[in-house]
Amino acid sequence: MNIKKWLVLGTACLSLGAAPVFAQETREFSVSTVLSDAFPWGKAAMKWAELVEERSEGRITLKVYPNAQLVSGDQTREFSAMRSGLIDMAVGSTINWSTQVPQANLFSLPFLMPDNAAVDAITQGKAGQMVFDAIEKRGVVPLAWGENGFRELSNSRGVLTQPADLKGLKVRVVGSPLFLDTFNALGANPTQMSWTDALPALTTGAVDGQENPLSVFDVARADRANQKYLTLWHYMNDPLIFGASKRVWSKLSTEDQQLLKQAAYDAGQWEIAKSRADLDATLQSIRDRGVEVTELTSEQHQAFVAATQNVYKKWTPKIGEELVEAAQEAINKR
Ligand code: X2X
Repeated sequence: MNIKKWLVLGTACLSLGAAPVFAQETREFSVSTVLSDAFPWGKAAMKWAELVEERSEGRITLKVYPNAQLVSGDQTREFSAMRSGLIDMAVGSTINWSTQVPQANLFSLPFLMPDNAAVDAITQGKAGQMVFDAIEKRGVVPLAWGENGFRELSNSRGVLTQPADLKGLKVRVVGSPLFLDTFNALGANPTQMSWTDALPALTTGAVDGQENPLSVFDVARADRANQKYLTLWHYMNDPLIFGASKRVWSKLSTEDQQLLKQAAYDAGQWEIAKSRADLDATLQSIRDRGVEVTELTSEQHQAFVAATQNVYKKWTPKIGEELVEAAQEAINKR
């Protein structure tokens, strides 16, 4: 963090015996992201920085550090690094933060959210507020939502249309325990690793498959890492959260807090709309590169839901019955 205080005015006032009046500070804050601005995720952070720069007339700078570099690539440590003040701010994934915030696992419950309207019903309502409250209690001030998107399953072995097709499939998953339960329930062989290690592992064949939103598959060129088969099963959605370390936040003026929060909201809305609008074109470009894309029939979809039902049951008490109920209610009413 680089703080430059403009003391001249204050010193002048002191020497005159008047109360010190400080001009506003010029400050730079670090912002962590896991993906760079080649991806919608990184674009969200850059948009935030751009809006803050513009609206503060250059007084506040958000410096974006992509590829989880502030935590040496270990993306599940991002939240604790922010809480302790090593990182000032982040645009982070609920998956990566869920190791520290159990409530954030809500979004990883298999097949909870069938569509975008369901995601919005959660984030914009009581359930979303409950997740924000849980985050705030743990030392990070949540500012706004963004979106990584619905996560789809790819692999090098063949077309996957039913749980039996996943038997023994080595799947790279993020380092969050719920994912091990989901893929074990499906008979696969999940391996936890960071995103930094995922592409090399897919390329060498150390793992057969992975799950990520279409935009990530596309930009990372997962097809070049042997991912020739892609199943659109929409099993979960991964919202992003703009957040700030409470230690940093509490020292800001109310005006600066408001400016940062509004800019986060505007950048989030911009990014959510853009990633959703780009989805069809993204899928087309994936198909054009020869990836075999499979959509599930409703019976096939149902078989995956049934096979992961126990994960849902096991994790509901860990996430909180009340929160899961609030989410389900919001989805039913959408
Ligand atoms: O690691 C992943 O799969 C990624 C990039 O999607 C997340 O950070 C959750």
